Amino acid sequence: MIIPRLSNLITNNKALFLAYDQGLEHGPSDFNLRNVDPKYILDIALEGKYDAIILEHGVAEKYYHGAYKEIPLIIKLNGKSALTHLSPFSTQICSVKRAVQLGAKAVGFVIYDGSEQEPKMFEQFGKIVEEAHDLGIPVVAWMYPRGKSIPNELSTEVLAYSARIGLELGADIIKIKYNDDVEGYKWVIRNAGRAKIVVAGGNKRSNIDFLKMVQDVMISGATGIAVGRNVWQSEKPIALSKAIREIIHDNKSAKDVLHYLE
Ligand code: FBP
Repeated sequence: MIIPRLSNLITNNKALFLAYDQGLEHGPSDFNLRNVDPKYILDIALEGKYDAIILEHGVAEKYYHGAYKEIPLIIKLNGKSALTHLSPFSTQICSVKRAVQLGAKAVGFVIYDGSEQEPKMFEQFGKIVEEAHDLGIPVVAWMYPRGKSIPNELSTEVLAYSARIGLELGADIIKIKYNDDVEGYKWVIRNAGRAKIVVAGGNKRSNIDFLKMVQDVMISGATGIAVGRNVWQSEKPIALSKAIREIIHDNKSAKDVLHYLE
């Protein structure tokens, strides 16, 4: 095993990732005429100086070329559509080898812990961690508690348990949702141990609310965020990206960076 190379993605324990797998996970309802085009998102990632972009392999294969290769790529190896109403399960659709051939600096995988199908996702994830770590490739786990046995996906205890599962299963970076509980979230992050926490953006909030959220997750001790809709559904994605970047990388407050959006 080679120590996973996190330095491609994380600087001084800080990270800002742009997520664009929603076309698979949610479908076109998230898009408009601009952000339906993967090129528009890659341009935001480049100009907004994101530390990585998260894509599924299909989009990576057709769009991650030329200057875009400067942006470190994370390929998410599993996925599901919003068309089924089965118990939460996301199956592997791309191999570690294929992701690396496409230029990935890390691979990602969603686990719906608590779901009836949890054992299958644990099994697939275990193999991915082994293959990726043999190549020195870090693994990002989306730890999304979900299913009949999870009445509240956002309770601090459930999130803390999910973060811990990510650590126990070998994730290097854990992507997890935020529950607007700054104090409770410190416990979530403690449970991740040496795995890094990046927080998912969630549904679109106002720019100021989102900047406050970024500020709060950093106060809680997160490494950063892996945002999607809040940025690429914004009318000012580049200005918002600059503002977010300064909160994460330069320890600025939400108030300090609001001028970008005025
Ligand atoms: P957003 O910032 O747009 O919420 O993206 C984060 C993310 O984890 C995406 O990677 C993924 O497509 C989406 O959320 C899935 O969210 P959910 O399963 O809750 O619909």
